[in-house]
Amino acid sequence: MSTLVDLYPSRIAPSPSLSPRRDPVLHDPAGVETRGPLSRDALLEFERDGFVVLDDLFSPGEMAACLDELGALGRDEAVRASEEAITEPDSGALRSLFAVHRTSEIFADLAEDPRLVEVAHQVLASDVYIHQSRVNLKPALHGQPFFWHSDFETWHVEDGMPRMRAVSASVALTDNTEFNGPLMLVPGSHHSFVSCVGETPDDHYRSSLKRQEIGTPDPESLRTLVERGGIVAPKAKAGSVVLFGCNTMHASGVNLAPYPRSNAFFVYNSVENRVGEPFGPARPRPEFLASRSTITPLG
Ligand code: 6CS
Ligand code: FE
Repeated sequence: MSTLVDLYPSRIAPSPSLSPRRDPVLHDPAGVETRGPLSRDALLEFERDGFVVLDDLFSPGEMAACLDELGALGRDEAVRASEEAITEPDSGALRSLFAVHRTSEIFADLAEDPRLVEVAHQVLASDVYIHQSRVNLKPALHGQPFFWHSDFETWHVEDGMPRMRAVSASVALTDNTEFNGPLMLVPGSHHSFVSCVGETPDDHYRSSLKRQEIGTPDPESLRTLVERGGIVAPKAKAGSVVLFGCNTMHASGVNLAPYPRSNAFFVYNSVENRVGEPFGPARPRPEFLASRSTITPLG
């Protein structure tokens, strides 16, 4: 267990609680005037809502190349048998593939693309590295939900991420529509931390990445957050990016459309916020879920 002061205790107390965030959302003390790809309005929106949609950041041709690569990875038996491959709870179809920035040159290029890295620099105001990468495939008709959660809650408890100084980019490889289980977010939820209830089982990731229960908010806290901010499900066209903070409450539903919904997901963490000992379980999760030894500042 971590010896650092735990600013965000979770899965410890017998009852859940909602407390104010103790870190800034935008980290540059110079404020929103800093140069970078995000406009002042976009930065303020991110600060207020905990996310912002960046339309058409990538071209259809670039996304088609990524989808081809995803198809090839999905057909590769060795990839499907690897630890990085997470299957759907019932059908066994490929649900997520982690650490794609390590196993695929195309996805490494996407993760390191200045259009994403410079945005991360702007929000986090420091050098950044990839904490986690994955592609989520959400297969046609049967792709299963991701229940409500704050990513930071898991990264803090299970990986030892000390502070809220990471940002995620969900790159839409296919269109995200109201029918195919798009990302749903609670605007403003990133200003509060939901301390969750329950003990983390050993090797929790083996089940949580298929269907998460521990580390999800209690209904009352979730209702409070939604009463304050509502729920939005941005329709992100292929090539668009949903940039969201590490503590923004989010979820996604089942994909009932007859075609897959595929997104690439990259988490940029500040080099000043590297993971240490987990605040929860004794054993840190594997490197493919949380970079701890391979830290390469980008850009
Ligand atoms: O366990 C994790 O690290 C993660 N799980 C979810 C459902 N979202 C973010 C992250 O990939
Ligand atoms: Fe998540």
